[in-house]
Amino acid sequence: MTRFESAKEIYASLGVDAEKALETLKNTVISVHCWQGDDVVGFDSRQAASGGIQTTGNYPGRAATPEELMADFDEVLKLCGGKFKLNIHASYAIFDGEKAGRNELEPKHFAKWVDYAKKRGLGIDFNPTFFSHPMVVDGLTLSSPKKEVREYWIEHGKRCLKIAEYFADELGQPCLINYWMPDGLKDYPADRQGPRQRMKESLDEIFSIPYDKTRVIPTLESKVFGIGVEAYTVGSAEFCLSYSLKNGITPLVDNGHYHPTEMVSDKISSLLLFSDKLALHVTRPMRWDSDHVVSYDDETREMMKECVRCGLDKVLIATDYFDASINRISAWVTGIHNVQKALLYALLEPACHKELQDRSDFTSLMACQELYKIMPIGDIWNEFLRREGREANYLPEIGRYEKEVLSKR
Ligand code: RNT
Ligand code: ZN
Repeated sequence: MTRFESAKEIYASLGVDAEKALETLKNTVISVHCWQGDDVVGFDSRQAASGGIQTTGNYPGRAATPEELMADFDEVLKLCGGKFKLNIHASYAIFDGEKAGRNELEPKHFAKWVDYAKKRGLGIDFNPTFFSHPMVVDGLTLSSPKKEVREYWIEHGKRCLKIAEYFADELGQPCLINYWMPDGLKDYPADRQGPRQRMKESLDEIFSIPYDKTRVIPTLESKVFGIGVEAYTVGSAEFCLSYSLKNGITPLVDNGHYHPTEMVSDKISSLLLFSDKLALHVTRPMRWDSDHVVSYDDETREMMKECVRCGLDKVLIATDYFDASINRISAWVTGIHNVQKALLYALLEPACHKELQDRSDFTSLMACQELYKIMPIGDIWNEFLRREGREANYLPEIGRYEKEVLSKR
């Protein structure tokens, strides 16, 4: 008997179907962010990320061109099993010759990404980029008191909706488009509602243009604070959630965007009682929104449990982290594997846990939950990778790629 067969029997004795879990894991789409490969720099302004976010570290091998980033993404796909989408930002537009401003972007500036995705059978998710740009004036975009600044970004937001539609058309898969604006103030505001009022009106204007609502899924991401804008964030949790629910937009929760003792795992069930869908940015906040590589930790597992319990068809799972202090490909792959491992862990949860809760048998519930933590999930995970033709230990391949490709950049 193989280790997998033995583990499968152990799970079966608790009423858990490991084969079914593997099948669900294989078919659950994870939207993988492109920005781990180049420290969120992009190809238009090529500045280090600003707007309250920061990548730290200077490990060699950062992807500096579209070709390098695409090659690195291929390397990630080679080391990960399952189904993926590619998640890119507007700042990753690829210009052939003449550059276009963010308020001039067109589908043609993303044609190379479409070619890339088509060849690999991937869908694309998209993000307008409201940061790392000179038109972010005094830290504000859609909420700026300056009309020309708001207009610039409103146009960007509208153009991105059209580009999202183009991705959906070309690739035959819906395109999630996430709006996150860094707008905020460093110190105590004299007016909190004014910027929020302007942000609301700007968003209304963006979403007033016609777009195919069955194939383009706009989401709105809130935040608690960013670096340099500690006192006030325009797109706070209340602002973004209220706006989303009132306007038929999907809320997006990033688990780095809340106070440290607030848990996203506890938010999923509430949000899904009031919104048909929920989008997630899975990250690992270390004391702040540090965007560490996702770990196979308690909160990631708890979030995935809630996704499974509430229905995987209702959640859109994406990764969002960036670490430049270690090999970037390894960072990427480790984070993706950990999201999937946590998902597998959730899929292997015995149904009796819920029954014990409903019977108020909290003694047995606690004992069973602790036993479940040390069940042989590793053998099921290794079987998943084996069936997908992937290595459980990806380090030798990471080492080869570093030596042959990254170190030569
Ligand atoms: C920033 C948000 C946002 C970005 C990406 C690059 O705090 O999490 O999602 O990380 O859009
Ligand atoms: Zn995010």
